[in-house]
Amino acid sequence: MRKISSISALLMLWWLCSVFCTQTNAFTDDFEDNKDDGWARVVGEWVVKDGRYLQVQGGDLWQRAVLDEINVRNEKFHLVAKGGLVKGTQNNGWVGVVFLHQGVEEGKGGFYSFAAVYDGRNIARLFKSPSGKYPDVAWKKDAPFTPKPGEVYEFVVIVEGNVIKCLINGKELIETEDPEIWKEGKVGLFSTNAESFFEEITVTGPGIPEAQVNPGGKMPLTWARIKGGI
Ligand SMILES: [Ca+2]
Repeated sequence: MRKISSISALLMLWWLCSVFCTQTNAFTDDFEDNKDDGWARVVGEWVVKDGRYLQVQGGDLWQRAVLDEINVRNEKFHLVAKGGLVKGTQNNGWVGVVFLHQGVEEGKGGFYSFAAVYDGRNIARLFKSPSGKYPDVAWKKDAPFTPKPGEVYEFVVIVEGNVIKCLINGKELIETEDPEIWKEGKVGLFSTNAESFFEEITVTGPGIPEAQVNPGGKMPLTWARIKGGI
């Protein structure tokens, strides 16, 4: 009798979890296959070379490349990217990540960005651009940070509900709220006025369905189920 009760309890637990638990997955691209399958180049010229994703155009457009087949939701996600400004190129650039990017049409799509600013202001900047065009910035938050060309930085953005946290190399630089945060969008890489490089990107969150693992066997990307949440 007790055994049957235990089985019933386990079945009930399984049913509750299937209803209420949202699976958390992680997605990583380290560019080691020297391909950018699965990426949409929204603005600018992007090239994969020697295990890195390079933004090679320079100029003052807001260059973005986003993971085309992944949508994150603001309820919870965690974005990590490693990259920086190519040493010896322009020294007035911005390099970082985009998130909750709306749409991937050429040159369009509002987005949030967190970036290191290399133009002597010694800041890292979080901003929201409703249409994706400069200078339509809805708001911005700055934190002290002195980036150096050629250095590799780990950019981290953590979103939970309407709270946004931004870190570089493990140090929290910005925590803020956007009551009008967008509910979902894409994540990716950002730079302007710069030739930038990115070595790796990982996004973790319940908005990333396991069904997207290796679609068609073409995406050269690594998926892993994360146990225990973010
Ligand atoms: Ca790499």
